[in-house]
Amino acid sequence: MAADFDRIRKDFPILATSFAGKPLTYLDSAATSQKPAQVIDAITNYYRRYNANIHRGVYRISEEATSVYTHSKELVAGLINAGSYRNIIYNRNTTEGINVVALTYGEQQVKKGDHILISEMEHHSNIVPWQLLAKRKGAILDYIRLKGAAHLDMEDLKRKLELEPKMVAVTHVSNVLGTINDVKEVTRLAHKAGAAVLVDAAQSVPHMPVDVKDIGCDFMAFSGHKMLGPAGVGILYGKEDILEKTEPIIGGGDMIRSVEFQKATWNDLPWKFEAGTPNIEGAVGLGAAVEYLNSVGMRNIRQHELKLTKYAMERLAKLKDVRVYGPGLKDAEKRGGVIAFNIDAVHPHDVSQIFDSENICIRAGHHCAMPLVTGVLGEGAVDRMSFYLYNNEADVDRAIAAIDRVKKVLRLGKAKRRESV
Ligand code: C6P
Repeated sequence: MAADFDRIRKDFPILATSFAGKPLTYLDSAATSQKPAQVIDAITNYYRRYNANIHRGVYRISEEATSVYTHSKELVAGLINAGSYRNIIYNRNTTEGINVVALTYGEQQVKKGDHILISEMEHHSNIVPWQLLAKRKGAILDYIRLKGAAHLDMEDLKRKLELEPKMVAVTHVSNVLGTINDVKEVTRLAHKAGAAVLVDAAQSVPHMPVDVKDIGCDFMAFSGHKMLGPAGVGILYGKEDILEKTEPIIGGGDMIRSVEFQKATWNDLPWKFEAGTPNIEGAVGLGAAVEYLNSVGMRNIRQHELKLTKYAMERLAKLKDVRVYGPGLKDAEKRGGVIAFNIDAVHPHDVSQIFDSENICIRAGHHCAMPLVTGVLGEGAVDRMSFYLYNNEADVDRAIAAIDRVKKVLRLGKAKRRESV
């Protein structure tokens, strides 16, 4: 069923605000998404009507909170075709999900001299936990190289898999290049080589249909705040047999079945990995966010963002002095709604400041992907606009007009090519 994206935009109260007579143009959803009234109301409703701890009180509102918390996981499981809420562990964010895998499964499986394989386009969240693990274990961290500074080099992947890594961890969609990686094929090849696979889905699950069973990966991590939900709730998917075999890292209330003076046994999945009182309101909001995404349809969201991305890339391609990173216009289908760019001779932070004076939010910097931005792209920083279901062509037009304004304000024409910073 088609979605009415003009109507959808009206569900986001912040998008009706303006500053100095200029409407808010939000082009930074890769950093965090805006929230629809339905999510805001669900959280308020929890506080007003049934605020209580879960799994603890034998009274009505605690039982209601427990049931909404578990239902939130069922909704997330449905969204990614995980099979059961038992596969869905809640924590704070993608970063924590990946760290938990490194500290539990990684800690238990990786030995001295073993290889761990990631790619050159990873976010720091999918680099540093593996660096720390490699350091603790005396393991070796390898990188899948990029082809044309845009795509995973699958031949290089095959070569590195000959080293029989214990763990392969790759991003589904790059937060800088926008590249959509063929994580199903990466998983197939990695499994053949005997590795477990983690997919960083921070930039995919919010924006497109994702099916963990079809991909076949062992772990997947993503963040509630990037998919219309509140901050502070993140999702770690794990295959049940692996989670059953894996020892937890954080101990405390709710993750146990029984505790004696010297030892304890663990609760069922997924609670074994959720010690202490969780972010209940976060889960409530995330459940409402998934219901909202389902009502629009992930296929519709993907098509809407693809249309906007193509439109923005076509307009950017016509601008002199603007360089776009990642897959080119011909390959736009292989992109998520993320476009990193630079204007010749202008520092990206100046660009984002001038955008801000137009009440347009974009991000400038290394985007927590320094090895990619400095090491592969050879830049100190890049600007980035990123789209979501509430953006429209008028937002892109305002961004293009702001680029013109940057050039005028900084009297570009005469300037030389910008040096990398
Ligand atoms: N990228 C961006 O502006 P957290 O912060 O844990 O919710 O998400 C971390 C993360 C992991 N992987 C990828 C691919 C990401 O894009 C992010 C977050 C934001 O690009 C903030 S740096």
